[in-house]
Amino acid sequence: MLDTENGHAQAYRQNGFVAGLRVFSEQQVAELRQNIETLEAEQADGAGGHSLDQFFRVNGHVVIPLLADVARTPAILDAVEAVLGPNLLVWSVELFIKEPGSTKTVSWHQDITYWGMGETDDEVTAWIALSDVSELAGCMRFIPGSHAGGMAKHEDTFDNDNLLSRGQTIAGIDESKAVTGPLKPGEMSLHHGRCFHASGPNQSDDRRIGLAIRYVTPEVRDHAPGQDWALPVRGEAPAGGWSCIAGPRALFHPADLSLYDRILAGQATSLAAGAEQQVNLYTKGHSK
Ligand SMILES: O=C(O)CCC(=O)C(=O)O
Repeated sequence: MLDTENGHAQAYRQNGFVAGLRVFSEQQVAELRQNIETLEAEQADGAGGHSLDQFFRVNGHVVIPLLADVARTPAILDAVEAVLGPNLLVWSVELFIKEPGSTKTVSWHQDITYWGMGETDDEVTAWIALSDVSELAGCMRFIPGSHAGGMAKHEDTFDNDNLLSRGQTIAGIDESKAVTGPLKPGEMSLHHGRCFHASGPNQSDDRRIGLAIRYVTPEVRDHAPGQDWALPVRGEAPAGGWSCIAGPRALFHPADLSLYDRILAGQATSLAAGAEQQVNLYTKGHSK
């Protein structure tokens, strides 16, 4: 199980990422995958004018109880607390799925470029493998230490094979410095929002399923403009700054669907900032 000496936090601080942290047993992760795949089978049409694909990629924790519950898993929170401190909120939950033989990739990027949070260190992504995320299956690759610099220039490519919202890419990465982060089902990696990372196609014969949870602290909003929403999951809920949400009442509850629309409209200002084309991922009704 997790490294109780918090060696992972030290490695994270030094490299901007750490991989191979076990947070679910094989049986637990098989159940989780099954529950996700049941949703895909039974709720393919989505709800409230949004596709299931959109919920899976943007703020699924607002309307899907399963995703909010995963983000409250104690083993994940323990590992995140060692990095961010005792007061934790969930800003977003997303699924990154590459079908067997898929040519979909993720280009080199830094996460927080369009998140409207500035260059904060007070966020981390917990990325949990729900399948065997091997090198063959297109695991993530990271450039160690890249989080220590500032924000790099990203160019929008809008490449259809790119899973990122606008195919944003950092040019000129020295790939010889990249380190892979393969994960067995039930293992997790943590990465910093400024750490350069990417992933290749899925050349395996199973689906490659990753669940990314973006954790933040109350302090993130101290210097960020506008309004933003998050779900408190550990410690003290912030007294101000964040608009705190309670998590879904039930799958696709009408009140949560309205909240989802409000959050998406509010966040779209930063998430789609500066784009020369419509960023479909944040447009109501988007499907892959
Ligand atoms: O799933 C991937 O390959 C990339 C995920 C990613 O970029 C992220 O979680 O920040």
